[in-house]
Amino acid sequence: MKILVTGFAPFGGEDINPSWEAVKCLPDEIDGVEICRMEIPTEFGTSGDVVLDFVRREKPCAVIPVGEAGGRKHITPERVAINVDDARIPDNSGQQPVDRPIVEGAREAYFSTLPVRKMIAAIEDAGVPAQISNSAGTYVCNHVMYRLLHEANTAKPPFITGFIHVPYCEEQVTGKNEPALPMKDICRGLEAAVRVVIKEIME
Ligand code: PCA
Repeated sequence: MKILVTGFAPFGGEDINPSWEAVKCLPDEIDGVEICRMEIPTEFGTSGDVVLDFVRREKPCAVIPVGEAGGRKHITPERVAINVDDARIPDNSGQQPVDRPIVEGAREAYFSTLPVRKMIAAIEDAGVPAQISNSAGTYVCNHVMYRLLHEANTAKPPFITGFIHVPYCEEQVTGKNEPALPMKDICRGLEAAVRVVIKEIME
């Protein structure tokens, strides 16, 4: 059995993206389940394409994409993805869609199929602040979450998926008045959430 956990490339003028830094910290295996890791481009289109290529080829039991949500204080499992790309800033390839459906004619929204409440409890038990989020935004993170949930809706074999946003890490906010967590806390919180997902797929 395997699962896929992805992190994003830095964007918006940052040098690092704590989502990929945290994904890199994960062990290779948890409870006999292989943890596959992938850094994906912060670009509309290609981000979803590379993840779906992997899913169709490798058939993981779960996919956990992780992204940065600057300004948040908690690790936030996302509840819902919506069918719209609407970018406040251009992505890393210069695209800046406005009010564009992600999948023309498909559902307006999908709920996460990850065990969000259990993930929050596990992150908190690891001593890291966690909270549910009711909006993954309308930028590249929501794009990837929506495309995965749309695929999962018909995929055989089935897989569970959703999204986790993490705050800035402390290195990113020196001299700025922005909330952040130490990188080691983001890593510990993410690992706790991944362990819960693995427990869920083993049941
Ligand atoms: N965060 C952005 C895209 C990449 C990332 O790490 C977002 O929240 O959409």
